[in-house]
Parts: sequence; C-alpha cells; structure tokens
Amino acid sequence: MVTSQARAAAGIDEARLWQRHVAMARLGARSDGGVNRQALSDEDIAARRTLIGWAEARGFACAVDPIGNLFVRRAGTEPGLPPVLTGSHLDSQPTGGKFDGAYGVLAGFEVLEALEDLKLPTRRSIEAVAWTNEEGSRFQPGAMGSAAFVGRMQLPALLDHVDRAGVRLGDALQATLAATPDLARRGLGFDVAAYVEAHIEQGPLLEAERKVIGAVTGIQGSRWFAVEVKGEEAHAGTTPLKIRKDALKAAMSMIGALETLMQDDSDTVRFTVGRFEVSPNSPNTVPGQVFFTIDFRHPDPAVLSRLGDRIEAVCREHARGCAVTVTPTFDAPPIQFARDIVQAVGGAAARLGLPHMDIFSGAFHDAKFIAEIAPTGMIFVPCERGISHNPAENAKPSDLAAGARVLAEVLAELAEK
Ligand code: HGY
Ligand code: MN
Ligand code: MN
Repeated sequence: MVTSQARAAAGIDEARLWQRHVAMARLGARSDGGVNRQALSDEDIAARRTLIGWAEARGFACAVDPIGNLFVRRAGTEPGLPPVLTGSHLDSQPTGGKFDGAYGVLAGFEVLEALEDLKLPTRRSIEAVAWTNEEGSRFQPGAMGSAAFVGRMQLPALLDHVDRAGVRLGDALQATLAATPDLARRGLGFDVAAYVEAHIEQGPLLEAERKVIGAVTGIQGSRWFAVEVKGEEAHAGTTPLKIRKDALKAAMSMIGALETLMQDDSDTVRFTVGRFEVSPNSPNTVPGQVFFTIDFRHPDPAVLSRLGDRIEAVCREHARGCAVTVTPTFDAPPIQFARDIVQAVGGAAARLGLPHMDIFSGAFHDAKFIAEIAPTGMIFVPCERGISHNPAENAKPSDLAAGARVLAEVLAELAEK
C-alpha cells in the first residue's frame, strides 16, 4: 500500500519547481545572474505579490502578520489544530543568489501544490511561510520576522532601525503591508505543531561527500556587533601624526587585534567585518568617523562567550584616543534540532533512495528561532561549490526536487500526528 507520504513525494513536479525559481529570480534580478531583493524593498514586495498570486490561483488562503511574515495555508481536515509550518525567506543579500531562502519558500509551496494536485487530505493544515528580513543585511539583525514571531525580538523596538539610506524599518514595513491591502491579517505568533525548512547548504560538504540530502542537526551560534569610532577630522597636510585622532587608523588597529583574538588553527571560528564605512572619505582629510560591523560565529557556546565578551575591551584598547561605541546587534546561541525530526528527514531520504548525511549548519536560518516553540528541523540540498551570498550561487533542478520530495514526506507525516 502506497502511503500518503510517498504519494505526496511522488507528486513533486521538478519542472514546475524550477520554473517558480526562474520567475522568482526575475524579481530583483542583477545583470550578473544573481538577485538583489533586500528586505521590505520594492523587489521584496514584488516577490510577495507573486507568491500570493500563485497561492490564490490554487485556492490557498494567504495571510500576513504585523512584521510582514507571509503565510500560505492549505487547510487540513481539522483546521482548528495547530498547523505544520514550512518555508524560509524571500529577501536576499545585495549580491545574493537565486536559491538562498527562495528555495525553502518555493519547496514548501511545491508541497502544497503536489498535495492539492493529488487532492490528498491532511489532518493538520500545512502552511508555507516567507519570514520577513531573514538576511539582516538592509536592517540588522537577521531572522527578524521569525524572532518576532516567537517573541525573541519585540516589534516596537525594531521599528526605528534604519538602513544605510536612513529609511526606518517601520516605514518600509508599513509600505510593504500597504502593498497587499486585501490580505487577511493575523496577530504575531500562534501555536505551531512542527516546522521543517528546506535550504541550500551554502557550504561545500554535501557536494564533496556526493550527498543529495543533509539532515540538519543544528545551527552554530552567531554574535553581531556594530562599532562606531569617533576621532577628529583634520588637515592631512598640516596635522602632525602625534596629535591626530585618526578614526581609520584606530579601526584598523582594532580589527588587527580582533583578528589576533580570533586566531584559530582549527578554522572553526568565523570572524567577518562585512561593512566598513569611513567619513568624510576625503583623500586629504584625516578620517573623523568609522563604522564597521562584526559577525562572529562558533558552534561552542563557551567559545562564543569567551571570545565574544572580549570584543568591546579589545576595541577600547586600540582606540588611539578616539571614542568607541560597541553595540551588540544580534546574539543567537547555538541550537540542536529535535532528534525525531532529524531522523524523519534521514528516514524519508532513505526511503526515496537519496544519499544523505547528518550535517550541522554554519549559516543561521529562521528555523533557529522556530525551534524555540515547536519541534523543528531542516533539509539541506547541495549548491555548486558551496557558493552562496554571491550571484554565482547555483543548484541543480534535480537536487531541488529531491529536497522537496523529502520535505513532502516529512510534512505529510507530521500533518497526521
Ligand atoms: O547570515 C546567515 O547565516 C544567513 O544566511 N542570513
Ligand atoms: Mn537563507
Ligand atoms: Mn543568507
């Protein structure tokens, strides 16, 4: 007897899933083949409207919550039960790829379509979610929509965050919500039976190990900081070095010292200065101000504390007479996913004859926060040479469909519990 899970998996349509990616990649398309679809931008709004159009054409109900999380619901036979959720994010990095985030939303939507094609009932409703601002690039921090959904971040405290052009998150959010006025509104947060997110690995392991499916066991911890260095503008030709308060030289010294602090022969520590801004950025004025970001990650909470708690002191020790402000902007401890969901992913991959392995995530995901309120897991598929957060990000249609088949099996199983 063919189980409903197996039928759901067999209903996954590789060509349709690929075409959805092609269409979604046009929204915020870059000339180099990547996407620039930043959170709450016009491109993000276009992506949301596109997903809503596809969903309404299939008779699925759509809704949005106060932070813009977008829900596409296929009702179950017992609609009052907490739903099973899947999904990821539609926002991208400025030099993003076609698959980071979009794959999880589109794979979840493909599962709903396959179930609908087969007229397969599920006890619980299943909802595909596009979480707001997972990337944390335009507005810090990341995973804002999922964190607010579980109450780990408070929406009112986020509204005054501004992007580099000075646009308030609250204004961009209001414009995004206003762009879909007919959409049903929900409150922030509700009971969730389980959550499973599909995502490209964004690393080289699955490809190197010739695996198609990664059963994700957990996510490493992340700590972000914003550093402001205030010195004193001065004339480059007349000001002796010994009396300068050169914010750029101080920032360079801080980053050099932080590199030494983060030195790790095992190459497990992840330390990145991704944004660095100098003012007034003039060739013949001593820089008076520097702003830079720190993205520090590690799987071990003790290392995250030991090294992360040193960052402010190291910056102060290298201030060179400048004023320094070090502001923590994100603190996401490492998490382990529910064993039964990790095993369900591995079991589905095995039933489908797909080479698979357990894998730990170096990138954070919305699943990190949803894991705080419901049994949660993730499914990784390979991406070419592990490249991501790069326009060259690429994945195979067959791997995307394989991940969606595993997702279909696991969601169909969870929806009957
Ligand atoms: O930064 C991250 O780990 C995620 O890709 N936004
Ligand atoms: Mn992502
Ligand atoms: Mn990303």
